[in-house]
Amino acid sequence: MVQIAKVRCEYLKNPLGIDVPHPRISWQIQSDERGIQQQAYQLQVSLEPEFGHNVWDSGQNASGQSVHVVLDQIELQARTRYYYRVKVWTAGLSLEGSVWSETAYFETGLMDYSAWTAEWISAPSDFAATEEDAERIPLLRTFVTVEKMVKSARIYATALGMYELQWNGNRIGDDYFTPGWTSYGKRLQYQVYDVTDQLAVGTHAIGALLGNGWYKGELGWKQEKETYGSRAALLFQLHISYEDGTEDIVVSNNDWQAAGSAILMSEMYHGERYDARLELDWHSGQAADSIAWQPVETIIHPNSIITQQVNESVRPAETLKPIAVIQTPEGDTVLDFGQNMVGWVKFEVEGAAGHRVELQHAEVLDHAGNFYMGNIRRAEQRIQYTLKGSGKETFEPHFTFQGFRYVKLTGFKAPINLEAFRGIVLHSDMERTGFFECSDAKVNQLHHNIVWGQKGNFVDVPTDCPQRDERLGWTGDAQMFIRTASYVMNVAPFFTKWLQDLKADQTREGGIPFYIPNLKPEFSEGWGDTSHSSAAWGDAAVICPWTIYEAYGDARLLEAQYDSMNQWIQYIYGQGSNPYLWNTGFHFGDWLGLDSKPNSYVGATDRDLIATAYYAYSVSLVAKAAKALGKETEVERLAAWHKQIIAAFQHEFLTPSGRLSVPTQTAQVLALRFGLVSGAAKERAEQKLAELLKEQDDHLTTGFVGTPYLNPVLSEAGRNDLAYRLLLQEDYPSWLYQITKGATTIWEHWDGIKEDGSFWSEDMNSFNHYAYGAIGEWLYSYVAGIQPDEEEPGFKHVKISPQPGPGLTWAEARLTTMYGVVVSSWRRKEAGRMEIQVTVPGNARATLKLPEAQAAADVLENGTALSQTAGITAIYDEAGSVTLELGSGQYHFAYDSYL
Ligand code: RAM
Repeated sequence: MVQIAKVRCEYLKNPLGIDVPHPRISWQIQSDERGIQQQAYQLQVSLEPEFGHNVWDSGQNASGQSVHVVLDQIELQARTRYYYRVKVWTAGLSLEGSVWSETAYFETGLMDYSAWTAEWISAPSDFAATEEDAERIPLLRTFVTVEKMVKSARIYATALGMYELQWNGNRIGDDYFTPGWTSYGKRLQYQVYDVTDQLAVGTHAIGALLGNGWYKGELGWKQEKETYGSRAALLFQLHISYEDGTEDIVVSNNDWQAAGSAILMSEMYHGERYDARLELDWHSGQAADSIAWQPVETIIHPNSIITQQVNESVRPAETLKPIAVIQTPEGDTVLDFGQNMVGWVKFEVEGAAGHRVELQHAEVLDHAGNFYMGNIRRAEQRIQYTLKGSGKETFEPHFTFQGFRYVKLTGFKAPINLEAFRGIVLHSDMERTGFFECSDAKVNQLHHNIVWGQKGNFVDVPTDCPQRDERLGWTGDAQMFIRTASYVMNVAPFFTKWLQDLKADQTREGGIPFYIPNLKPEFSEGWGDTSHSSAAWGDAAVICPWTIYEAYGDARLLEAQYDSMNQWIQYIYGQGSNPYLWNTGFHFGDWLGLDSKPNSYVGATDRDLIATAYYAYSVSLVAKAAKALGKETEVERLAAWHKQIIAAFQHEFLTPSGRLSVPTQTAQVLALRFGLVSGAAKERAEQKLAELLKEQDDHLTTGFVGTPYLNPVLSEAGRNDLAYRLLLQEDYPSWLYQITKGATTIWEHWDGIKEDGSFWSEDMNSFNHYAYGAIGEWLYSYVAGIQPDEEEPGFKHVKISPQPGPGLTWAEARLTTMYGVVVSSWRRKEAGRMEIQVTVPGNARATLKLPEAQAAADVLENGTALSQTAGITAIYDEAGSVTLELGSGQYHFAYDSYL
């Protein structure tokens, strides 16, 4: 049986607000049979779910494409829902093909900014004039009266700042921190809500809380405010279609009113102050108001920057229960959620009106077991709630989030009831795609920590950390982790959005700011005269789109970023006196490397070596992008350019007899990973790396730049044994050292908590920083051995080459790709037997290298000889290596390992 599953538009299930003129449709093909390849498809698009009058019918289209099929035959209308379905033909199917897929839909948004007829409205300028109200969050409202039956209704809205919409007192939707963080001067997203069910005949109250958010709240470690603007404002449009065919639009304008809400303060870093006694009964009608409402003011803001939201919103993703309540030696009452998490605490409390409770959030307890806020720096992470005194009261904050495992409680009645507290985990609502498990519990915990580092730092933008007064979209961290991230979750929409901001914030010369979205230029003081374009950070401009292309086959994104990628390498070209070496400017270097000088953050590897190595790498990737996009003449130009950089690199950093002049682990790793040395020099670098590791008793000294590639380079050099040794080390410094210290997320520093239990420092010591989590890439792509193929990206062709190593007896990875689920697992059985299980999704194929297999004749698949096995299309049997070409299906191989 062939079945079609997961029909998606622009990666999303039934999205609203699609504004691209030609959205892309993808589907997966599932079957119990092996070797399923699509030979043709039929795609129908209709304005009705019954597919009565189709706006498009592809007919039977003889094409194998099932991912990113562009709907380029329809002229889409704004604010319209399009239903679509697909059927396919595969070999062996009858003339009618498969059954139709389930019906999916996408709905267009306003499509053109001129469709915004609403006005920007803001609380009056003298709002919050008194000192106690200085940080108060305004509530704006209007009433709408519905007199006839409504067929459909949509809200289109955005804000300067953050907004939360309410309908008769209830929150609309479950999107948080909307409109999302973009380069607000240049791009502002809007959201769409289907409120058809809410619009019964009668009068309704619509409200909007307007928070500060990234737009005007505190941002960055210099306590800067109003980074993008000083006034929070709302733009709102409600389109109502009635059963009788008529339409109405309700817009934000100066008919709206404003009043102070019960939120007295709400800041991303600092938390929220809420006085429930100030809650208004604002939605039961004007008459019920006890305080005077003021008219709003309208302001002018360019609508031309308003754009579709392409990524998934931040949403509550899961709920954690506290595992314990602790009395610390200093006498604090502290909840332990058992997991360093990002989001907030939802709690219930009962007491007298005016009584105040407080929650403060921290990541770790100190050595003595006391509540520790040192590393959170100036971020207060504090929630204060004043009770209204009406029985059980429930609270959760609005425009703030906290990074924490421990919560200090003040003002709560003893004994603490754990049931009254829940940790609400918030992050961009991406699909989880990757699962990894192996025979070592600590490695499994490491994988768990990588996943949680991603959850906590993928809150609308990829951040370095989610807790201290920073939480910025550091480009270097993002590029180091993106490959791992693309295994763990579907990050294509997330990075599509972020890369648009990167492009928007790229300097005129092609430079890339340290963090995206960028903050204002004055903020950069202290980094020298520039706040952009560090090697390995700015290269995010090239590495990120390329990675998304490889992992999801997204050629449209690659094309959209292509100029930006080129501008970045052009920028580097223009930097020094020798255009093929990069030896000028400020660079973070091998950030936090352990071979740094005392009291320095910068590892020992020369910064110009790192800069030139990354330069070469980026040019090579732009060449690959040019090839993928069919820009043939570009390919030659870029290939020649790449050669010259390699020559310049070797001239500068390779001694005449062929050793790298920089004797650090990171230098060897970069030269090997980026193909900057070959032949004897390559062997020497491999040996040197092994020697340098040996000097440290098989421990790493690498920082942000060297670490992500360390294990892949060792595996490629045939030193899987050493890679496994590094992975499984438990003493400092190593990945598992943190696990032995109780880590539940990845640390910023190898020695965030030292062996004696003291902290590395207060000043920059995040316990939730994903950079070193980049080892995840190696777990998926070498240990389990699942790799994409750039020639057939998106895992259309999967390279599967599991690499068992000493210390593990089995490992398994499961990855949901655009084609469906890929599985690779290996297991050592008694007496040297090896078992390999592999799943290849429909309409994809795989090349499988069987590890430690001597000859194809020794290998059985489900008890059958390979030559008799369905789904295997070729067998390459060389001495000591067996490679198979597989069609889709599930396979189970067994043989005697030659080890
Ligand atoms: C710090 C963070 C971040 C890093 C920069 C250079 O603020 O550690 O991760 O990218 O420095």
